[in-house]
Amino acid sequence: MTLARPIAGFERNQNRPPNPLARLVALGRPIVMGVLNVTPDSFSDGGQYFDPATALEQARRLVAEGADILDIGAESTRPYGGAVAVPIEEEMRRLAPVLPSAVSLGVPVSIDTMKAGVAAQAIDAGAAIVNDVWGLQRDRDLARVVAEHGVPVIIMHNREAADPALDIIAEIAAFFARSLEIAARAGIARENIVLDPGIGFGKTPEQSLTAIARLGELKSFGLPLLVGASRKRFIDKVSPAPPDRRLGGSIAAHLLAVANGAAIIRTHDVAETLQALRVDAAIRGAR
Ligand code: HH2
Repeated sequence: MTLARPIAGFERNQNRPPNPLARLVALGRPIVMGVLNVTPDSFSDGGQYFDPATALEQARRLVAEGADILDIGAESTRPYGGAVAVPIEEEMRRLAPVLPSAVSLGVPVSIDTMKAGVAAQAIDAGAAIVNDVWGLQRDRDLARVVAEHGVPVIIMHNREAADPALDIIAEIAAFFARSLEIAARAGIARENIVLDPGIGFGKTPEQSLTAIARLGELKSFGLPLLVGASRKRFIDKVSPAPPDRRLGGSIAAHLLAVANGAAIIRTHDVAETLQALRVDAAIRGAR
């Protein structure tokens, strides 16, 4: 479903580069995606960047700190429940004053949405990547929009409720297989797909730890892997701290994710994450 008329600022942007994700991943170093939540209720920074001027300031800061990609979301996915569903019009209203300017900052923008209508308009406004926390399995129109626009898509694992009895890697792999079939049927090119185990989504804290520990098993799909452990609750279970005090745990998780095969890291804290990744790579190189 798309809105009949694009709202101001969402006219078609012709300057979208071809598959920016593949170009970045080909650099052979971990790629850092900076998170910008234009929401009142995100789990770690809800309300902090709801004001458009503050959101743009944060977008500029993330890019200046070295973000390779900006991931902009206007609806909290609330990995731990309690998200307020946002109608498409409200999601667009939140994006309108931010997205067109963010697109001009010089790094590819990914749109974190589960709605085909939002994705279509965001792509027209210059968003270069679609990030779907339901892996093309929630809004069945999203695969078509991604295929028609020829943009890369991040397929994230998710489930309504955690089941501690599951072998979480087998569950994630089965979910990916379903998503990849939906993608293939819609005509999405395989080189346009990134897979993400969805840390914190429909998982117990132990299963989030397992997803990072056994990430390497998901390399069998032959697709780039993205991990977003930033500030998530499993960190609190290991070492209690509120979301804004989980940087150390986030970095530890992301370094291990990279060691286990992650090509892209999604983080709220770009400067600190990049520093950790660079030191990690330098130490490995100094052997
Ligand atoms: N996590 C969040 C949101 N989107 N997308 C991908 N691909 N992977 C993730 O791990 C992921 C994601 C949750 O974090 P955040 O955006 O900070 O919170 P909220 O959804 O509450 O806005």
